Amino acid sequence: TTLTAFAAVDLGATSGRVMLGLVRDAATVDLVETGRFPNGPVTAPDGESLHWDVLRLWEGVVDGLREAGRVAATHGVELSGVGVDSWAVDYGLVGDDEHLVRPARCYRDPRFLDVADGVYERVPASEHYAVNGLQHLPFTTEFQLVDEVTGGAGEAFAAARTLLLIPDLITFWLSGRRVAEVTNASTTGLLDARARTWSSALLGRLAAEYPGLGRLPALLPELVEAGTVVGELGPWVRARTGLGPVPVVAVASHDTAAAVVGTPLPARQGDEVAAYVSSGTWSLVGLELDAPVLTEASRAAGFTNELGLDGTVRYLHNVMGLWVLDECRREWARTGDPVDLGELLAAAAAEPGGRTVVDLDDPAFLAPGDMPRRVAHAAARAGQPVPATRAQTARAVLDSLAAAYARTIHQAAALAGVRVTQVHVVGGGSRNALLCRLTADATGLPVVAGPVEAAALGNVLVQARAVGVLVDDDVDDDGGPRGLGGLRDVVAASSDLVRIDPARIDPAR
Ligand code: LFR
Repeated sequence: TTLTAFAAVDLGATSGRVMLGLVRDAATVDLVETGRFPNGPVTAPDGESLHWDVLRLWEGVVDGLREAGRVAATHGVELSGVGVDSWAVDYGLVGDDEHLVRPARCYRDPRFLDVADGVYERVPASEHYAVNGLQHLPFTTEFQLVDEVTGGAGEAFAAARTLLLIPDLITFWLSGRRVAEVTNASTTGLLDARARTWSSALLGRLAAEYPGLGRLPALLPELVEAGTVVGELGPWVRARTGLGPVPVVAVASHDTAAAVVGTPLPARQGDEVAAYVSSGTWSLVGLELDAPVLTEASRAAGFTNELGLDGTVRYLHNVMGLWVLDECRREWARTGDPVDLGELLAAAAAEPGGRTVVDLDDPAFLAPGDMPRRVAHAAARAGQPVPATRAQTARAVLDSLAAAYARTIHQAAALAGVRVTQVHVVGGGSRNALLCRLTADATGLPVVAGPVEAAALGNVLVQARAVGVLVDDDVDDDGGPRGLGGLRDVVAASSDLVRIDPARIDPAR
């Protein structure tokens, strides 16, 4: 066997991980966790605004890389690449040296909730959508930036030399190079979804309305497509990790883009496609397309055209996700009555289904806080039975999630003019058997659950291809880089997938 090793840094809203990916005979990947560290929004001394402790994450990354190198050595190999993915939208402002000019803000900061309305009065939502193709989310980078220059942070903004999204920031600290990887840049609102470049039209419109943003084009780094080798580990990182000049690869650095690469989607057959649900803190629900859908109907339905690997488009909608259930559990733990997840799910499974279904798209669920109470309020407002127990609350959240998945998948198919034949659930939620069963039943479609580690796998595969380990080995082998289908063959060969059939087939199919 030939073995090659890659370190995938995958930063999530609740934890960051470093995974060693061991690629065997260019056919399978084994993942070994070599670092895990907690993450979460930290409240500033003003008692309200939320930030990320990026330097703490950086420490975790460095420790995890050192350990990845050590474990790789026990297999007789050195690292052939390092790549970073994380949640989208958020950024650091970096000065002339490597330092942040102010702490990185967290997209759940309640201050962002009201910014977009003012922006849309000046530059209408439809004008945005025609260019950037993004669903409305109150915290899109563009709105955070407007808040920077209108809300009293203008000085830090003026002192910055570069704006780097979170994975690009870590990539900069690793390699010394300032770039913007395109899958994540597509979540800023500043990209042209068709051209895959910064939109000078939108940037010009914004600068005309908000003079403080006149500098923004100068702060945006060069864009690179996923799979670009941006450099190698800098001397300071080598000294701290004992690693050599390992290539640093810009992977599909938006965690959702990495997860979609790591989803074993079958190739499209005519108008038949598979849908995906990347189910973690958020549930990202949609389709992989080869061109954006920029119609008014698509905008009104809340669909985004984020960019994916190899020219693809991630046509999806953000469903609030397991965050709501996780926040419920955090609240119960805070108030002295923690509950084990397995027990909670077993109790929820025993509850009658479909009793309470609330709209998880409501921004009321966005900020951290007393989530059981917010679920109860939402139920009462919608005239639905108010959950009285923790099991009922959990069941209401999961029924609401499954209903949102079904609605979103059917809408996406209608708007994109395709037929969906199965649903792939990846990420942490793919382990939640109740959620997967409810999803099969709500959609009337078979669910394929797994892999859990889709984002880390997608991260490793893009690196392996970038450094020439995964080349085309089809019959008429051209020795070129493997396509997405070839990468997904490796995902399927590396994962235990579970198929769940719906109780009844959707009559609409
Ligand atoms: C998932 C995710 C979503 C993005 C949200 C905020 O982790 O990246 O795709 O909308 O976090 O960045």
